[in-house]
Amino acid sequence: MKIIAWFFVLFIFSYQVFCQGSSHRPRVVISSDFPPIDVIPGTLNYGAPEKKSDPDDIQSMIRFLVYSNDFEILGLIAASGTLANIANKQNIFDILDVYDKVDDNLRRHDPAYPLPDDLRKITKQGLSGTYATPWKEIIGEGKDSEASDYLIDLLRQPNPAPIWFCFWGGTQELAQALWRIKQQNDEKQLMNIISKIRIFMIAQQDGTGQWLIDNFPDMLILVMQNAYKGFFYYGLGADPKLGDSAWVSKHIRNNHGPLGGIYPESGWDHTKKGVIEGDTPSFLYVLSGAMGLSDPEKHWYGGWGGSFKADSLKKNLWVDSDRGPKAISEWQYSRQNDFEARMDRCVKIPSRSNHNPIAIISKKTTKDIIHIDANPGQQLSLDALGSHDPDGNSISYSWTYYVDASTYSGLLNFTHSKKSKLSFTVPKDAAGSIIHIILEVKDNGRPRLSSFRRVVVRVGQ
Ligand SMILES: [Ca+2]
Ligand SMILES: [Ca+2]
Repeated sequence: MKIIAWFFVLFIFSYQVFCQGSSHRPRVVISSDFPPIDVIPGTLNYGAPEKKSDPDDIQSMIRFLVYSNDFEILGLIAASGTLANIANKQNIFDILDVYDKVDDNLRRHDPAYPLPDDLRKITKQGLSGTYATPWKEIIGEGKDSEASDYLIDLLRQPNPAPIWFCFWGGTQELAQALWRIKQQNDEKQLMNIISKIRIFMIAQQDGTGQWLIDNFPDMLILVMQNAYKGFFYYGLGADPKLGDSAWVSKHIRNNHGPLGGIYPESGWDHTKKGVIEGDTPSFLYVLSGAMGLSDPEKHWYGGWGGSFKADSLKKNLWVDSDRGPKAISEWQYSRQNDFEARMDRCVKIPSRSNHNPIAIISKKTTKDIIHIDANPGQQLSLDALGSHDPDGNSISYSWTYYVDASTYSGLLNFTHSKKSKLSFTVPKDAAGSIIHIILEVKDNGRPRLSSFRRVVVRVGQ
């Protein structure tokens, strides 16, 4: 009897832990102009229109799938793509079949990796013929699709937690869903729905992007128009050696299982071989929050998915920050190493692969950003004591004054920035400003992996 009771308590406890874990994972919908996995790059002068496209979405999807344990994935949408301008969810099913060959091994590293069948169930087909098309031709009666119907049901669920929509192609399916919901004239429900939508568009790939911006001024929309080029192996500020053809062959395509094996060699331009994942910032932006590096609700903070500034005219529209592609490329080392380690998980057992260290500040083990109030001239101490590595690697520390998110414009020199403890004096002329400090804890495994924490200091007058 006692044993049964204890078992029950244990069950409830583990169930709660599980539920807490899953509820903290960010909720995402990925919408992609996803091509066939045997896609032919656009610059090659052969191939049927339904085979010709930009292969970069496949690169991004492979990366997304090896991070799928870090998200609560609510939908995978096949939007219009290829030169034939068709939406075909079979293309996504095809890559899920390849994921199906590696997911068992991924779950040895983390049981949160989703089952392929669970991803198949939420894979929905959008509307064909929408790519680069004006909104008037693709929103309205007769423009519903399996995907837009699915999004209506999803958005009507009472859960108020944010849903991040990562658009790797056009935005028609969400626009149509909102058009349909608006038809019902239930203003309160519409307001509730708008308040939980978070949109990250990689450029505006059909006319509905602008329609969303114009018709829903309260809805959060991030448009990354150009900065995503910082993800290209040859992008501004990038080190080509961390993403060129040789890097991809060694760390992704060869000896990393069937999923890495189909990583396309190039994007649209077949002569530029390497990482061209222009759509990837959309989900790394959300991931940066879960990692402890950033806060996706603070769009200017910066992180693996870049940084934004408020548009001067529209209320809740955010555009590329003035740093452009550098806001993406500056993180190339840590994120490429991280991807490399994730691909190792497809084929290696946990004891033979590297895992990220755990970064702890002031004994706080959550990944929440640490907010501190301080006065000018005050001495501040931050301690990363307790940070460790689950593989037993040794770790090193690096404390950085992150100028780009700070409003203090002076210099801030950290004398012991490589030690676990950081002490510094808040500058006297920093009154009224905000200072961002990033801790990077790096292990000495292969590849070298990092974990981040951020401290935001609000300086009083
Ligand atoms: Ca795309
Ligand atoms: Ca490690």
